[in-house]
Amino acid sequence: MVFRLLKAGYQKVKNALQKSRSLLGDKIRTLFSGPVDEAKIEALEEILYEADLGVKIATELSEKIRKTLRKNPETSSEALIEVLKEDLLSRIQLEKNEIELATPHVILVVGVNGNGKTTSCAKLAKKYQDQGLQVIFGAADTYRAAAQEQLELWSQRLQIPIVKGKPKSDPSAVAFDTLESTKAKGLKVAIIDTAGRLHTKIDLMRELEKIKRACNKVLPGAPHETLLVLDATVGQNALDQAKVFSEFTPISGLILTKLDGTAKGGIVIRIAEELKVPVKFIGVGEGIDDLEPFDPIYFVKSLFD
Ligand SMILES: Nc1nc2c(ncn2[C@@H]2O[C@H](COP(=O)(O)OP(=O)(O)OP(=O)(O)O)[C@@H](O)[C@H]2O)c(=O)[nH]1
Ligand SMILES: [Mg+2]
Repeated sequence: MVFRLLKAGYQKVKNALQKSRSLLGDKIRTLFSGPVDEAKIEALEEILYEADLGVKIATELSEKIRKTLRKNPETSSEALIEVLKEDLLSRIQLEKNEIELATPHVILVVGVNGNGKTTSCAKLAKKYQDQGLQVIFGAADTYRAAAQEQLELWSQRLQIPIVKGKPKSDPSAVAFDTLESTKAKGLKVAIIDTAGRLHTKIDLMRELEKIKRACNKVLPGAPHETLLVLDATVGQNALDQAKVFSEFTPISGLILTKLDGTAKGGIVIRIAEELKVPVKFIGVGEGIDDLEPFDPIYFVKSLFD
């Protein structure tokens, strides 16, 4: 089973990236109107840097434009923009971002507090539900009572069963019970929400490992996906968080949330390139349907056109 980005989805991505586009594509188009000289290339580097693409990408892209103009000083500004787009695309087209489902399919959702884990669990669940698949939630964020309540609210709205634990109880027990229930009820997809904050980073990572072991005990091979949720609005910080998580536990994919709330959507490219972990979904709003499969072509296009 595969999610495909529909035309309507592209429009949503495009709308969500409006701020990012005005900081990147629009600025570059204005800059490139008229002949492009060295001063403009330096200004380009600045724009790329400010769009949160980082020093490396900014330098490499500017150099590519320099070379292109050296080869052919008559290169049109549209052609230069194509050079930029193609380069950025090549950095994020890691693999086909298709999700093959195991039966049952277990998704563990991890990330720092406030990044949008619980909301993303609900949005993901809705996507599977829309495809006719029966979903179950595991509320393994037992650290805060409110966290389980938040997921429970979604479970009521979406009419999806939920397995919870007592406040402060062992989250791996919740994961275990969730998968037992998945098996017993013959459900297709289990989505497990986790805590984003614990006493220490080490505690958090140990807990995630324990949850994973519990999943694997009930369903060998589970979790089939560990999705790291990152908040795109925090820029460089998101990259740092991703590095910490992937140091401790294998991450199979990323969900970049709140792209609608930032002008620095360029961070997605940097994260995808540096981590070599595929971006699976992007959050484009607070609504239940505001999660889109990440399509590198549409993403780059939305940053420019
Ligand atoms: N604009 C926008 N807001 C989002 C998006 N995704 C999540 N949010 C909002 O971000 C806030 C935090 O989301 P949660 O899902 O509670 O985050 P969390 O990671 O579960 O947080 P903790 O449980 O505290 O660890 C909520 O107000 C969400 O509505 C998005 O794609 N766009
Ligand atoms: Mg939460």
